[in-house]
Amino acid sequence: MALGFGVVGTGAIGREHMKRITKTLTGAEIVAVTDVNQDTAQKAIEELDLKANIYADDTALLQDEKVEAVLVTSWGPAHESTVLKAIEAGKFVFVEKPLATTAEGCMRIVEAEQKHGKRLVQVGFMRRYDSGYRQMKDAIDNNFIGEPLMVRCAHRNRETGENYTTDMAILDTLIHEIDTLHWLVGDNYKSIQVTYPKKTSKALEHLKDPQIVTFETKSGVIIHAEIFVNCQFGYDIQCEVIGEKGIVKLPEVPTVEYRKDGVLGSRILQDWRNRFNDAFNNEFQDFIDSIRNEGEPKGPSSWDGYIAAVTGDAGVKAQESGKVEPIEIPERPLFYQLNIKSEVK
Ligand code: NAI
Ligand code: ISE
Repeated sequence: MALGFGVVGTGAIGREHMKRITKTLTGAEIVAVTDVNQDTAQKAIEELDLKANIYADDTALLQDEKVEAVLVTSWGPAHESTVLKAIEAGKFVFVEKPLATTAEGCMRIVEAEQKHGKRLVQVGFMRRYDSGYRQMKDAIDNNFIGEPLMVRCAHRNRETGENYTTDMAILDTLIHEIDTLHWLVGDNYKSIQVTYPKKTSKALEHLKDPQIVTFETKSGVIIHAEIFVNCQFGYDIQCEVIGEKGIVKLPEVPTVEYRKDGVLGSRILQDWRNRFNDAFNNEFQDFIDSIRNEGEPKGPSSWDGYIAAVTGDAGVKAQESGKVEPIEIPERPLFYQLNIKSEVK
């Protein structure tokens, strides 16, 4: 039997995920949708020619017995409430980042899930499913480069809209690095500092862009992360881990190499959709398969969502203070430690 998904939020990424579940992946189907904008929900099911029920809100959608898993792709501030209701109803949840917009909100989810007694929630940190990052992780875990000492990375977007604010560079954009890097080097963050290089003239008045973020991990790994969201040339994700015996670097996405008009070149992708398409497919297939075969999701957990939120809050504080701010993450609860063995390596 296909896993029945109810979708809460049929905007840009919600529709992308609905399409992949319907057209690309196996073992799942969309059975229900809701959106505060009912027209959007209607259009989403028409686009895919689905026979899904449309509900007025998440509460009504969760009452549908055919909904076994909820895909939460509404706006960030709405995530916590839907995830808590879904846990209460005993449904599986795939929630796009952020798990919740505050660390306290993430903790409420962590507590509710533990009270339920088994894992229900997976957070959409898709980079852990990207083949480039996976190869880096394998190399590091197999001691190929020895102990990691330093990391250099960059998260560049072509441009941002007027609603994009300085704190979003951390909470909306860098949040992917925040999740991926502690997983990659196998260590917890200790502190964060943010500095601002010369501002690009391409960013709107209210936005500080670019930004340089420096993390230190508990064992002393130093991570330099550039966030540059109006870089103009494309969507560019870079990552290099420098270890005691060597270096591993995130591969470029293969695109055709061309020779034309005196140029030997290759194209740069323009947004996250194409860059992480395979990773999105892999994370969803894993979510579906893990639930169907093992009864619970194995990917990034509520605890990982909580780590990202605590780190993000410290990052915003560091943006404002200019100082090195501590990151205080409590010990991973046993509930998530037991599950971590099976989590994506
Ligand atoms: P969007 O604005 O295109 O879509 C959000 C939809 O949710 C809208 O249709 C809106 O009407 C609906 N909505 C808002 N509150 C609702 C509620 N309480 N109940 C039902 N529907 C509600 O936004 P987008 O770009 O699709 O982003 C959605 C989420 O996905 C965000 O949390 C964002 O951070 C995340 N995202 C993740 C990406 C990734 O790389 N993993 C990339 C882009 C977005
Ligand atoms: C967006 O929400 C994402 O998650 C993208 O992956 C990221 O590159 C972009 O900066 C965010 O706004």
